[in-house]
Amino acid sequence: MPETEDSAEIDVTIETEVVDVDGDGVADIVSQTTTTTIDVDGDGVVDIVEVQTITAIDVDGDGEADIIESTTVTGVDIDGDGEFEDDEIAVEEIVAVREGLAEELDEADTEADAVAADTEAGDEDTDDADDADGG
Ligand SMILES: [Ca+2]
Ligand SMILES: [Ca+2]
Ligand SMILES: [Ca+2]
Ligand SMILES: [Ca+2]
Repeated sequence: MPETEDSAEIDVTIETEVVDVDGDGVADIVSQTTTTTIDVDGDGVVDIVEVQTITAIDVDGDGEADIIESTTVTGVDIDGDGEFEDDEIAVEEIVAVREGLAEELDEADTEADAVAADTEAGDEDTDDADDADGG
């Protein structure tokens, strides 16, 4: 396929990041960033940039992603100055949660709360120390 110089040029870069949070050898967070740059008029200056980040999070560690987050940042250089100002950038976020996960986390949450309440008690008599400093 011959290259045509005066037409749009599209460049796609994909980066994948894998994070094993608890170090058990199973990936817990997989993040993939796709960067697309488009030079619409072919003058060598990028006119449109789209960065899509998809993050899959395995909350319960069974190897299946439970939460999928997708963030898309689109910059369109409307005035053609080569810079992407705030009003030329749009951000779209989508979060998808596996069915049934909310209930599972809810149960785990209630247990955690009970423990937290226990450790917080008995912290109040230290307040008196401030009053002795009157002067
Ligand atoms: Ca892990
Ligand atoms: Ca251009
Ligand atoms: Ca999972
Ligand atoms: Ca601009």
